Amino acid sequence: MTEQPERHRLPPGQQLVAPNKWPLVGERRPGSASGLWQLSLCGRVNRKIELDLDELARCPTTKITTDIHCVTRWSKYDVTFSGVLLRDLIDQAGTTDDALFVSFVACSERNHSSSLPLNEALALGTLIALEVDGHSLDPDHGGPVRVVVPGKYFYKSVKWVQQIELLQEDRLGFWESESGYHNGADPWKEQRFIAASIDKRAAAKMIEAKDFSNQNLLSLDMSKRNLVDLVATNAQLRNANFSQCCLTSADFRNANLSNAKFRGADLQRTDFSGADLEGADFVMADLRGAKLRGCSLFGTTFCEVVSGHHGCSHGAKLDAPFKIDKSQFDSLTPQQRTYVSRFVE
Ligand SMILES: Nc1nc2c(c(=O)[nH]1)N[C@H]1C(S)=C(S)[C@@H](COP(=O)(O)O)O[C@H]1N2
Ligand SMILES: [Mo]
Repeated sequence: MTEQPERHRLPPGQQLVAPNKWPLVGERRPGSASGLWQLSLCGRVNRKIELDLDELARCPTTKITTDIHCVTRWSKYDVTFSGVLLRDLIDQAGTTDDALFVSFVACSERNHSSSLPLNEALALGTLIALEVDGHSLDPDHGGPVRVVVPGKYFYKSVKWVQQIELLQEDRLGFWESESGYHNGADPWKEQRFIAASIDKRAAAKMIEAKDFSNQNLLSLDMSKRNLVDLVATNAQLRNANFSQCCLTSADFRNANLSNAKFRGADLQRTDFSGADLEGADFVMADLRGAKLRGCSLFGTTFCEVVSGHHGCSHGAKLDAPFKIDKSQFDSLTPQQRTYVSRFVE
């Protein structure tokens, strides 16, 4: 039986991970909590609430089944979380009239946070989750307590949430303020990143020097440029557009290229060793002789998946042996893995 293409279920630009896979993204472990876990609901509330884990677990629980969509282009269907609805917690505390936003703050090294308009968070059925698929959340996936905001890119779902603060004005979260992630985070509108961080003249200077190393440049648009021998080691180039660029022998070692577009680019002998290539797009690129060892490859695209069929098209040009570690295959989606593995050994 052929599967029905789920056109109305998978948001644009996303691919499904293998059913048994759940990639880890962002911080990997909680900060060292001093003493017992406490969740506090504070800010523009009538009554501040502090709950330990037992008290939280004794609140009325709700079970939701939702689809996860990560901004780095992988999705996972039907994950069942259970926990306490944000709405139920807020009903216990009561809000003041000027409570318009909610900020979730993690117990983590960088006090990670994310925020939403309060009415939106409530309307989406935001859950303070304790369990996934019937067991407690693993610490790397946000246990003991994480937020789950159905219908938003997963970066709104803060792991190890410790504080829920209601605010009069919005306070941008970590990814939204540090990395240019879009505050809207609507996967159906592809609200992934905000616009470029530098102007055209500054960009022109860097292009002339062919040196982007150590720079932090969000959403840089370099399409169709000749950037042979570019040096971009350790550069932060999230969401950059290098479509149809000539980048032969460029050096992107340890660069952050998550969601970068390399469609149709000439990447012969380009060195991506140790780079973050999550969500990067290599459709129709020429990757012969390129090095991809030690790269992170969740949601990376090497060929277009033809919907409703099992084939793919417009695959990147690869040669054997493709310089990539076997262990990295695990993070690719099944179709991408099938395509790439033909070129390994
Ligand atoms: N505390 C904390 N929460 C976080 C992040 C993070 O770095 N720190 N990353 C976010 C991002 S970008 C995603 S996609 C999801 C990933 O959750 P997972 O690792 O359980 O898949 O967590 C979100 N919540
Ligand atoms: Mo993410």
